[in-house]
Amino acid sequence: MTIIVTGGAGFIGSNFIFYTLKNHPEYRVICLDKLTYAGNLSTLKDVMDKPNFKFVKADICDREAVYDLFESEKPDVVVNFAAESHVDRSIESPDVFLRTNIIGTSVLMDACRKYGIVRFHQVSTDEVYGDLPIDRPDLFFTEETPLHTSSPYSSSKASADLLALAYHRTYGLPVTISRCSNNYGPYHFPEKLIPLMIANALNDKPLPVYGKGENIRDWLYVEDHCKAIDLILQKGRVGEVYNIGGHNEMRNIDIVKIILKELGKPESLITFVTDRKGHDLRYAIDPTKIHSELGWLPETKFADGIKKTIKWYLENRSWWEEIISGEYMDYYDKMYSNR
Ligand code: NAD
Ligand code: TDX
Repeated sequence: MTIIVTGGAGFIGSNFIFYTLKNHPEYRVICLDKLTYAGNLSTLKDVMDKPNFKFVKADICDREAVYDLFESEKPDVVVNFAAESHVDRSIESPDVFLRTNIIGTSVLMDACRKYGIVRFHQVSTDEVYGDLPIDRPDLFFTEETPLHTSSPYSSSKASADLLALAYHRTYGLPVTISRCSNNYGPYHFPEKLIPLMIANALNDKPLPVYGKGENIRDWLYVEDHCKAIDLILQKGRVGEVYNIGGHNEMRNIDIVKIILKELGKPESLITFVTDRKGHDLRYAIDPTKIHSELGWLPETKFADGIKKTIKWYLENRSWWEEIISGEYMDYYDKMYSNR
């Protein structure tokens, strides 16, 4: 079994590579990644020398490079994590989101059609459903919830989902799609809420909370997401969408307070800043389908997962300090200095 993991030098893709190499040592894993600002080769250093692992630097939009790789490696399965993934960046510059998230996905699926594969799995997001009201805790996203996107990021992900379903129906491509809630854990890029707040708290910098911090996200430990995708690859039905989430809804402000408490830092570091444009209020996944069809259940409770995550950031300072010392600082100043 040869599996191509695109975007494997990023947060979830790298965790998926570690999970797969550990749980399926008989697989050959090929990571295809462009190494954008979000991709980091040092993340993969522990697996680089494994005989059944290979890293290939390429852009998923580069048809020639993608076709060459398929021709030489003859993959059985492709799992597409490669994407521009940060909502705030998509609000500043949508173009690259449309290019990578939509065109890139179609190039990969064209390669799958041309060379033949057993499965193409598209890693999507709960953000394609838009948001839910904060005062209706009885409402959840199911796989039947209409797509109703808010940001250029989520619109690009929804477009890719529709294309994947179209390739299934039109060409019979064996596609599956998963739509997961917010992940957290090791190797999460420090532009995102949890790692950004950990890094700022450790550096005694202000913690920028958008609006009043009342927006709700449904947090899942990254390894539980990886396990769910693995199950979908083994037992999922082609042409189907599976929601992934563990009923762990939390307000942003409460997450930030937990991080400060865990690090022994004062709440006076919290700074309320101008809200995100079009800010989704609440995400909440109904995971009934993946639970009843595939038997998936999350294993890591938030109380344990956040402790593990904070410990990882404390023990791996060089990983994130290197990131926030480079071009990331220009981004940070642009996004937060006059907010
Ligand atoms: P990330 O930004 O940490 O990593 C993205 C990776 O894709 C990077 O390694 C980057 O170099 C690579 N990449 C970007 N453009 C590329 C291109 N054109 N060609 C090849 N490689 C390219 O993202 P993440 O948080 O790990 O998210 C991975 C996937 O999971 C994305 O598709 C995202 O939409 C989805 N997702 C993320 C979350 C979350 O909470 N982070 C939740 C649900 C779904
Ligand atoms: O500085 C911040 N302050 C703040 O209050 C940042 C970066 C975020 N926030 C808020 C915005 C959101 O309500 O925290 C919440 C989480 O923000 P992000 O970490 O940017 O994640 P989100 O916008 O929810 O999107 C994430 O989950 C779904 C991923 O980045 C997406 O790739 C995934 O599809």
